Amino acid sequence: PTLPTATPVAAKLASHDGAVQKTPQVSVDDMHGNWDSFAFAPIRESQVSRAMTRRYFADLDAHAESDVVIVGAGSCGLSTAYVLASRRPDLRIAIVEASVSPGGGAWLGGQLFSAMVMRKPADAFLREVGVPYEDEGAYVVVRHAALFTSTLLSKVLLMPNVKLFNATCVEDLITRPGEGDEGIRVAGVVTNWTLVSMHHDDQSCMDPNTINAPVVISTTGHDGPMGAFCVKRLVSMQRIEKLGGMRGLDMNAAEDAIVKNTREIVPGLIVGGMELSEVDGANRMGPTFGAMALSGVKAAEEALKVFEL
Ligand code: AHZ
Repeated sequence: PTLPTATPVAAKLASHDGAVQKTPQVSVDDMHGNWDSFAFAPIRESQVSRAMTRRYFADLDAHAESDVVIVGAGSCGLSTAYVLASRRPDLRIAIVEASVSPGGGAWLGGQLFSAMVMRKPADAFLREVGVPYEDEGAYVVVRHAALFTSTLLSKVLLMPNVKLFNATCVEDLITRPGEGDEGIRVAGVVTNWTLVSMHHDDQSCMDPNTINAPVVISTTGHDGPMGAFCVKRLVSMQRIEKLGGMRGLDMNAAEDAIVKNTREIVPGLIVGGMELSEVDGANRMGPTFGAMALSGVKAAEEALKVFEL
């Protein structure tokens, strides 16, 4: 298709823009020994701009009405997305991640060590996603946490019903009056570029954007500059009185509690992963990740109930 150009001069400059160039497909091995004649297929810079922006704005347009918004793409958020999107390819799922790099705290196993430990039965999730591990009896070890995160992330990103908006943060919740004594119902999220959100104090008002969705799943991790975002907002809007505050480390108590208590906290808002420890005053588990994966499985199951009604 011929791309629209601004003026006749621009049209002339863009003369090779129009046609879809048919280039022969080569293999990497075909390049061997042919570097003197090497050249990339020609491109005009505007083609690159349009290739990116056209898709991004189409995604923004489509996902302005989503079925599910997942806030945070750490180990819990990505596990949630994997289960939800694979079980229900008909659902439109937006993941909003504040950081440029999705994955949260799951690129290392603990401190600066590579291996990632998951207690059984979280090995079931690794088998489903296709992450190899060493079986140590009661627990399994993935040889590098980045192998878990990159494999899970790539599977999620390949799903056509999921869009990851990274470098974008949720800076508020959309609410509606609930039914009966529900109080409020969460009906979507308010978003902004993270870099903009970080500068509300030193710039004039920079209004946000919105995504409507009947189900929001918040997995923003434990308290920190960005963490536990949605539950902290529930306190400031007086929807819950106060946070329990994450307690000290107890792997056994923490992992069971996080999975079991993954639930809808207020109508329309499911909370999973370490954000939940802030609500319930649950222990932290430190460097073991089974509860993050299985809290994701449970969060997805809670969301699916809404769409099965
Ligand atoms: O960038 C955050 C991270 O990637 C993102 N996030 C936080 N606030 C956000 C906001 N909008 C959008 N307002 C936001 N994104 O949420 C992600 C949270 O990932 P995480 O790895 O921190 O949380 P998790 O609950 O998936 O995993 C927790 C991992 C931990 S912490 C811990 C301990 O200290 O005991 N143990 C484990 C296993």
